[in-house]
Amino acid sequence: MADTKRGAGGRLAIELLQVAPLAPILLDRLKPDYIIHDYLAAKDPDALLSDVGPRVRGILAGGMKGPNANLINSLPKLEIIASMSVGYDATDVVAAQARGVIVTHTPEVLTGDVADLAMAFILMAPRRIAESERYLRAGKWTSGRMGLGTTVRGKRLGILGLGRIGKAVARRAEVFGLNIAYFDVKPMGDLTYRAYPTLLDLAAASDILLVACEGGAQSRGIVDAGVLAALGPEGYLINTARGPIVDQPALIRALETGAIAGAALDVLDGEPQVPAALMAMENVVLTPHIASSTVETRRAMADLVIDNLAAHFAGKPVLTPVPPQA
Ligand code: 8YV
Repeated sequence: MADTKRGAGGRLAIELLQVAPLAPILLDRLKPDYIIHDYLAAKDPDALLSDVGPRVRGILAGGMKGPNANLINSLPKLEIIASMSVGYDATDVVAAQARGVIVTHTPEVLTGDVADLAMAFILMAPRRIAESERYLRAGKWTSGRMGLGTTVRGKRLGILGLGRIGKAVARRAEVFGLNIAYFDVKPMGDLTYRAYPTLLDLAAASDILLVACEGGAQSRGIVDAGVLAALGPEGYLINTARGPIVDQPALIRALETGAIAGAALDVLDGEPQVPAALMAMENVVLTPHIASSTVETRRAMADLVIDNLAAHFAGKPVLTPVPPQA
């Protein structure tokens, strides 16, 4: 019975289902107070669900893995889904909220680190920084100097999605002398940055296009062949948001044909699989979804997950709920 279960600390424990790979920085700190069932590692996930499902009151999710409607609806006592991520596109939030299940995420605390990586990418791709390091390590310096890069100062940065992260990148990019414009589906009020009415218009007016909008069905594939063609043969695409926002085959074609100059990608459609074509391209910077991966930020994200769960199970309002979705 649920109320006879005790956590590692010996206290009566609440049972949680873990559906995403999550770091010890979170799990170790939850263990004294909760019993955590690892759905991903279960040899027989269905058997695990029929055993513990009736007692599970919370789900631990992540940015790339969250519960779908089936899983949500198979847990009769489910009250809360706490995602250790700002993005909640991996969780079926509509299904959860329709059942009165609270969904929480971890906004704000990762904005600075994600924006730092995006700014680094804005410099790395045009300046060919990763490529130049490979050049040196391959011993090519002794046979001649590498080709030239492109200055970012004075160039036009187009930001797709001017939310918390988009704005934080814009502030950094201003310091580097970039001219900033954006496209966003939400009205942004008075800003000094120029707004374009469509993504296509923004791409046509950009030298560097940064993808910083939310993932999910509404943004799947919106950076398509037309947008890349509008960005043009001297343009760079930067993505630190979600892989599926970009039509990946179209991006590969655009890079292969010189329709754009280069790209820097922290996220990919189908990650952690990386298309061989992208791996082979010198003009593409690739990192394994590390934008929020610092000790400080991961600790702050874990703190928020822990505080959201603690508040909820103490009968208090959670700190960072995902707003109601249509
Ligand atoms: C994480 C993320 O790497 O916050 C997000 O939405 O994508 C990243 O910060 C990851 O999802 C951790 O769960």
